[in-house]
Amino acid sequence: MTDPTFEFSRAITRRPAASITDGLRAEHIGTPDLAQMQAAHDHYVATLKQTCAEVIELPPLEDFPDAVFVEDTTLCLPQGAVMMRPGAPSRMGEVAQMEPAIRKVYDNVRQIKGPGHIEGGDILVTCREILVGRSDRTDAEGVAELTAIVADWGHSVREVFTPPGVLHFKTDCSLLDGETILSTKRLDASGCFEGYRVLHVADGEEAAANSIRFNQFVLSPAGFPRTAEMLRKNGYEVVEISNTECAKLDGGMSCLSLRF
Ligand code: CIR
Repeated sequence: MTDPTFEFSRAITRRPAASITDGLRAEHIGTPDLAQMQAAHDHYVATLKQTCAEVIELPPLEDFPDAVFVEDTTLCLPQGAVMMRPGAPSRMGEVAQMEPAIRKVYDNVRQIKGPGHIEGGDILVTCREILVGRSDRTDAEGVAELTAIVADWGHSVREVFTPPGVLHFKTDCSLLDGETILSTKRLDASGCFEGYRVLHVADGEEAAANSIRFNQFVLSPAGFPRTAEMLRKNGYEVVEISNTECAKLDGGMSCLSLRF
């Protein structure tokens, strides 16, 4: 199942560094293993490439333990890219590290200058609007600055809210096609997806909500069989990718790439 308005020809990823052991996490549920994370990352990149998209693979950044989660640094839109301003102080420097790669592929690059903060993980772009979830990482000033920055590109931004205790808005949802959103029940209950078709992840499988639709595939974290089956029944071609190591750092499928 594909939507012609949501075809991706490129993605940017960054290989995990040995310093991932120092990555941010809400609670300690184990130390991530680099070799296992790299193996899952290889599977992830290979799946993106299988769709014939070009994948720009950036080298590891030892000084930035969370730099493998590239999504938070940049918002990629058809008209141009917007460099973010992460709310996590240890992640601020990742933006400058990403910018040269973005400038190679985009002529029009804009920047969130602050004082507010906004991270890509809180932004869901649908075919009709840009939803931004306020969270511990994204504040009202960041949303307001993004709203002004993308207005002349014809995008409208709607501020919504990330559930308490959830890292990012897209920790709990993903776009499956122009009109269909995969969501946890707790996020959908906020009413933010009114007017969209919403598919719920299975109870107890909330972590499966952080999936991505990339061309003909939906990349989902492995280990959530009822949600994978529900997606397949709805016509999606699901590729299950191990997420055990990234999950120890509150990361998932969307965080690992920029897609455009
Ligand atoms: C962080 O706390 O910033 C990282 N350990 C995880 C970032 C996950 N990114 C995302 O969901 N977009």
